[in-house]
Amino acid sequence: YTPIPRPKGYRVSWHANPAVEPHHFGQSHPMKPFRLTLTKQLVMAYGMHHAMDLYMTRAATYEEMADFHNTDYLDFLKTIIPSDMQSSDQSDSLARFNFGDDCPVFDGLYNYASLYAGGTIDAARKLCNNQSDIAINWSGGLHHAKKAEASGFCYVNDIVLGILQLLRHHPRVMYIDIDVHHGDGVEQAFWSTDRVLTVSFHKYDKDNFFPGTGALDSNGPAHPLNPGAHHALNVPLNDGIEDDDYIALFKEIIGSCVSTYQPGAIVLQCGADSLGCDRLGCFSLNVQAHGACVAYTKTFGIPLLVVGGGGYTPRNVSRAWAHETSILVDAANIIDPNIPDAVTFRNHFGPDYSLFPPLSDMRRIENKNSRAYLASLVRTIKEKLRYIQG
Ligand code: TV7
Ligand code: CA
Ligand code: ZN
Repeated sequence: YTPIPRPKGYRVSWHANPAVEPHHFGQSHPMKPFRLTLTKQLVMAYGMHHAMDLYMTRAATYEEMADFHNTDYLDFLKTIIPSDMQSSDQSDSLARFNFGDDCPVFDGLYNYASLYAGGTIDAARKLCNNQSDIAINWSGGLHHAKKAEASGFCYVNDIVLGILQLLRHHPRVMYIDIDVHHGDGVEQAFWSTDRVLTVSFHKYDKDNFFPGTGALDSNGPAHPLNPGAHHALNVPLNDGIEDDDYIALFKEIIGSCVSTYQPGAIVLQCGADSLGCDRLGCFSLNVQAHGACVAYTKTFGIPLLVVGGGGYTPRNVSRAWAHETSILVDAANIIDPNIPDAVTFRNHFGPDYSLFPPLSDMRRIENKNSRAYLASLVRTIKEKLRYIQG
């Protein structure tokens, strides 16, 4: 490969620890940390690691995680071992903290959770210290974890911990979430403050799609004394949304939010389960459209923390995150759309060996989002923005 040069005029930092990658949620569980290995292999095969400052992240400390999480919960997370899943004297705690099929106890769980959280905290601190302009942690983005509860494959809410770091330096932080699921944990953590504006795009079907929250008119407790009222925005979508509609919707909504709220930093959760062909998702986006949201967010020139999230078809998750890394280092138009011969695990990318396979055509899903519906979403959200001040 030829090394990708550093971008001109700004710095990008990459935060990772390879010790996250070998963790296993268990047989048949959709969450596969191996997608991080694949992503890193692609990024390196393209020579993009030369364009960034690379940081090996450390595990978040117990005290750092206690900035958000209850110590009861952290104590449990720290001591629980896989054989406790069957033990009757742990069944109350397991139920209380919402462990089970979605959030199993696996070997090295505390290590896994504290490592991905450490990456996001470190990334946020680099932005605060002005040592980076765009900081990336693809192992983070676990947006469902609650103060005292695991949820939806998430144990520690690294995003909340990263935002808490950013709030030490910035009066206002904006959170954008393009995972196909609602970013409920982040929304809930900040819904009593006007210092964080959360915006999640997701599939919404109250009774049939996890987590069942994130309706258009769910904007945080509307108590007159709650400063956080109106500072949670939700963009509920139906199955099958396609590239051009999604990009237009994202630009309209995010453009209005940024110009109204004027955040000092942005956190972008890039869950790749919003791609077409995802094992759990139901949208029809191609890698380019997912990337277009990242590219648009970058145009504001505001300090940017980029995290991963969901994504259950590892070959496509790694395609999207490698492409998005290339966008962030300003190399999207110089890298070869054909996956390099030298990439480790290249067999995962066959038979096309392309960074941009036609995901939207490979599993047709009827688009249940009419133009009229999308236009009404934009109109309603712009009305909601009238309550918000920058
Ligand atoms: C951020 N969907 C996380 C998204 C979390 C989604 C769910 C599964 C699932 C779990 C498995 C499994 C699965 C094929 C899919 C109501 C239930 C139904 C557990 C079987 N296969 C993110 C969470 C969601 C676990 N949960 O946003 C082990 O699908 O819908 C639910 C809840 C109860 C529990 N059962 C599923 O992307 C990272 N879970 C196979 C084995
Ligand atoms: Ca989302
Ligand atoms: Zn998801």
